[in-house]
Amino acid sequence: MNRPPQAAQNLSEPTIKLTEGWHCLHLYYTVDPAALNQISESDRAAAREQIEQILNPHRADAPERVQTSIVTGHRADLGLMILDPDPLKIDSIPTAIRATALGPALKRTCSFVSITEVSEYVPTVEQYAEKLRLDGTDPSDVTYQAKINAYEQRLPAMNRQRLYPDIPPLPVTSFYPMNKIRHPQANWYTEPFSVRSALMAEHATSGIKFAGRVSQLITASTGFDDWEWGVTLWSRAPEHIKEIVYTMRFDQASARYAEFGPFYVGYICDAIDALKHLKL
Ligand code: 76R
Repeated sequence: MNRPPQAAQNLSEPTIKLTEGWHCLHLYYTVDPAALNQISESDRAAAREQIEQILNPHRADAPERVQTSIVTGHRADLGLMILDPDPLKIDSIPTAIRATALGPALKRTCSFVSITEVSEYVPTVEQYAEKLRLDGTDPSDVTYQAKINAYEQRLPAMNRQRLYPDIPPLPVTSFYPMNKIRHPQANWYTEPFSVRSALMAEHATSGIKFAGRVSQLITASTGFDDWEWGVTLWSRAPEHIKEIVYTMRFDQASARYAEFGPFYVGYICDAIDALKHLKL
């Protein structure tokens, strides 16, 4: 009764690619100073050039998206976010880094495996129209149809961005995993769809206030990693990260049902600058 709609039975060719959307991998590395000291400067220089090329998002056979960031704090020094239709193309990046002379000095301390998706709570045009009516817009009002038309026009591009995201040109990124809890007193998964949908609509309304300051990508990881979603935020300035996470904790969907994993804050830069900064 409360179950999400099942996908139509898919008997197409077996494949490791998704029917729609991309695989996504977040990787975090720390630098091991003892291992680094064992590597000669000439080997390091050659490896730096190789890694710069491996992480170059513009090289011919690069994955669709590759983002490098400098991460502060003890959990990581270097962060990567990689998206592509082919999970093995994504995996070839850490493999290639490991195979360079700097490989032994770069320890993977965290990874997160997920896929892009269009959430079941993204309103259809019909659901959007119904919400307008419930919010008091009169269907005979000219703005009613105009709003519906605008949403209908916007929706395909918004869904494309969820499935095949462009990385926004913003300097700060924050990543954290999250779940919706299954506690006897607050179990997201026993709530009917209508309740979950209303809570997610409240969540969307509170999120929209950050338009222009924060962009977000929610990737799904149920069955792929230990948490249910990865939350990737990008912001125009660091304080917006704190503000959005703080503010959205008051949404009922988060206040009552969400739990969060460790947070990784990074500053986006080219691979060459990240390697320089890390004194590799
Ligand atoms: O994508 C959309 O804009 C449609 C509305 C929407 C959905 C369906 C939306 C809007 N989110 C959706 C789904 Mn979200 N979101 C989070 C977090 O820190 C927290 O409290 C939780 C982490 C943030 C910061 C955030 C931001 N959202 C989801 C889902 C999937 C649920 C599912 O499918 O079961 C999760 C886990 C989740 C979590 N969300 C927005 C934002 C922001 C800023 C918006 C408004 C975006 C905009 O339209 O401008």
